[in-house]
Amino acid sequence: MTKTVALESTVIAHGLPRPLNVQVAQQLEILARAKGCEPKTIAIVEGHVKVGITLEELVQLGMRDDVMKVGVAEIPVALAKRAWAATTVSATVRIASMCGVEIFATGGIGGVHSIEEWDVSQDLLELSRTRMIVVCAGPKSLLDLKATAEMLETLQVTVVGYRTDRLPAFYVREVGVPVLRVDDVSEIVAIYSAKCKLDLPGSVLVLNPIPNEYEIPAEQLLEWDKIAKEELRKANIEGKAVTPFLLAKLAEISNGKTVRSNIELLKNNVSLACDIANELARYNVPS
Ligand code: PSU
Ligand code: MN
Repeated sequence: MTKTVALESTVIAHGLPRPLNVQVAQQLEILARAKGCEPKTIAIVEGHVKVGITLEELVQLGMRDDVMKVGVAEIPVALAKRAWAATTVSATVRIASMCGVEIFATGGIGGVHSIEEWDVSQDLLELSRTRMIVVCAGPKSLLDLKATAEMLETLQVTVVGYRTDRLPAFYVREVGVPVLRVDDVSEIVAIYSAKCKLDLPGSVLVLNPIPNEYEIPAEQLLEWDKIAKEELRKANIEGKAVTPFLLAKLAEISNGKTVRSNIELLKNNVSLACDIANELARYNVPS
């Protein structure tokens, strides 16, 4: 029984500062192996889709300046250009699914930005199309969280909160938006299996709150977010560069606090994804 867990590469190439990004990516793979799973970090190397990259490729991906950020829509462009590219949640889900992988751990998903800067991530559409168990710490706090939750519902994505009945939002353990709660991994596997049996398209999105000790107080974050967004406006940045810019700004303003929290929630998500993978392997063994 396969116990592969997919990992994404945008967080490495565009989400965390160098050279920490490469170290974190390695740590996540080590953590998955220690839990008896096979991690596959997904990326595009010189126009080739890789499901599992070597250490050398990982270092390049983390250190080069010419790494594209690709969602599903841009995968063909990266291939045609023979480019290096980091895959977002949408691209990682699609590629992993093509290769028969069923579980994917990430940090945060994209979502719906505030109405003034109208921008809806491809991640949401992909989650509604492709069957996968996706473990994340919620949508980025910079998004319109209520709109993101509503959009997930509209798109028929199965969303569950792991040991929470409120939406976690990345650095924050919960915000006011209600979600359906699950309390153990066997429940998640049962939900996924039911989805498969009914042949319903789309993912089961597992929202795993950041560990208590690494949570950033909501008021503090709001303040930092405001400053980062103001800087974004001044810098005149648009499109795909928005998230990487804001994450880097938050890291700067918070004196590295957001980076530490980001790393810890990633580890927490990989750990839960492995527990789910192991449970799924047990579930699938004919008795
Ligand atoms: N949230 C983070 N860090 C990230 C991302 C999201 O806190 O690095 C990445 C993920 O790869 C996600 C992508 O899929 O950003 C969404 O980008 P966009 O909003 O441009 O679709
Ligand atoms: Mn976008």
